[in-house]
Amino acid sequence: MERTFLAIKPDGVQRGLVAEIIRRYETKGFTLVGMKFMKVSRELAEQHYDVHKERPFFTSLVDFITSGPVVAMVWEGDGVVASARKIIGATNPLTAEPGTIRGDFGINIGRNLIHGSDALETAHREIALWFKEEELVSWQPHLTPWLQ
Ligand code: FUP
Repeated sequence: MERTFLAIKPDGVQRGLVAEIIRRYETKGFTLVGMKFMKVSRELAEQHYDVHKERPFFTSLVDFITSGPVVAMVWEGDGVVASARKIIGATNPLTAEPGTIRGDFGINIGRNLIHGSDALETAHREIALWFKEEELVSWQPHLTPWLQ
């Protein structure tokens, strides 16, 4: 089953949007398989944003993601990588469509609330970078007896 990595960034946590953001993925029908509230080390931040290391905004990106706690998550479901990105919206919140997380709650590209893996390969890399295998829970909500 397809999985993706999502992280509510320090601005999303600071603004009290954790429940609102999680709600969107729960009600869409995706399954949460891993979640932790954590401060990000500089080393993890630099590895996570390695693809941007030559960009002028790299240092401020790392400063920002390490500035406060984040909520790191793994979600599962058919087509979850692309669908989670649609729910997030465009990188720049000013051009993100209303109805998306960034379109509804953001105005600043450097404070765009949430990260989501941009492709299946990236999702594999990011899940392995942020989570140990034993921190992920494989379960199928519709087949779990205590919900029936
Ligand atoms: P996204 O995949 O939409 O999160 O965006 P990117 O991977 O292209 O960029 C990663 C982060 O870099 C963004 F969340 C915000 C930051 N960024 C800037 O601060 N300035 C830019 O011009 C582009 C990205």
